[in-house]
Amino acid sequence: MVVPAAVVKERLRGQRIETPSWAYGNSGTRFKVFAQPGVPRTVEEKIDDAAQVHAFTGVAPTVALHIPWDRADDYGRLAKYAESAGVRLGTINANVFQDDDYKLGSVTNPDRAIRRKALDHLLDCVDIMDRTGSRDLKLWFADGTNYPGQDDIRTRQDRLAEALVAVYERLGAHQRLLLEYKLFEPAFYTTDVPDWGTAYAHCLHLGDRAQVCVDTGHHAPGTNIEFIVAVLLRAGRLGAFDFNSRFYADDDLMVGAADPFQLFRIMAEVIRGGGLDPETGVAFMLDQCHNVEAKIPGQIRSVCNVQEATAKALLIDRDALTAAQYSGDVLAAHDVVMDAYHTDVRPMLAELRAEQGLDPDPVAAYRRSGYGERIAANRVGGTQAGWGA
Ligand code: LRH
Ligand code: MN
Ligand code: MN
Repeated sequence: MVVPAAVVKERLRGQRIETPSWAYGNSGTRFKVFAQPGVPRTVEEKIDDAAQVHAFTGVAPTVALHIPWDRADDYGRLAKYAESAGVRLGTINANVFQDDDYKLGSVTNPDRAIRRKALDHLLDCVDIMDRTGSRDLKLWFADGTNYPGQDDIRTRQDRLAEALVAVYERLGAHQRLLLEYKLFEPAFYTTDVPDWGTAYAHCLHLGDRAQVCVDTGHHAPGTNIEFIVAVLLRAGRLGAFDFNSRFYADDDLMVGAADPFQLFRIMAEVIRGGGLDPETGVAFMLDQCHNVEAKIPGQIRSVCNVQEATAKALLIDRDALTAAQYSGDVLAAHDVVMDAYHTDVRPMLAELRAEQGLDPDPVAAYRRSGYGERIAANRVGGTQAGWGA
């Protein structure tokens, strides 16, 4: 049976996509950061920009912070500021990768004092969550080694486990730890959390509120990410996505730009595994940098891309698919999936937005609003994403 548009729209209405504070600041490659006019000078201005994305899409009500990129004297007050701007503070991302002390690692460093310093930062992040009302603490570790023999692989796992236990025990009853993995970079020989299996093993040891975060740019070329999604959902351990696109490595380009078909396949597995259900804990977050394109419309475009992939995945005729699968009709089963993928869902999304009192074309509406021109005129001396913030 063809999935009725009303059913698809109803599910889309419930989807939430979180944007990252760092997407709004200047960013670049290690060769050059091209400054853009009007980028935020303060965390409050990043929140203002995130509020624009929510205002035009209606589905991005939270903004993730990165600590200490997003410093505030009073995080409770910052949370109130966000609310007055029309959004809420979301995931707290810890940063134990930009201090000279972390050259040989943070929580896996051979030096006990440095491990302690890193752990203290992670615990501080939980204090911040208590003030902001955030549910999720996202941990990504740059820890690893560059040369065989540099440090003991196994001992580093023990140190990592010890730190994670300390953080997990500090969490409140409704808070979660999201453990993100990444194949390589900045370490090139070993990375202490290089893949979903390692992240999953640590999460299993910790408890139910330790969940894996899948950053779509953190895999080897050709990795079947939707398979990882299916396995983690089945195990009840898919906590979140960091969505972005990659052509080569951790490119952090707009989600759905490099490979919209992959994003569709991922969303199909999310839906199949119950990850879009109202009670689901799966958080859809963007983790992107807009190095050459405009940032706010770049985020709006990305949110729309996730919605489009979700809509297409919702259109898969599950009954027809199951029937084809059980009858061993390979081509018919594949056709069911491809029919959904090839459907142009943009008119349906435009209709949904109009029904919600939004402009059917959020990027065009943002451009017409004049917000971009206003911030370019009013904000002088914008900061770089991360380092300068
Ligand atoms: C690491 C990562 C992680 C960081 C973010 C800025 O590559 O994906 O999520 O917090 O980039
Ligand atoms: Mn990430
Ligand atoms: Mn990354």
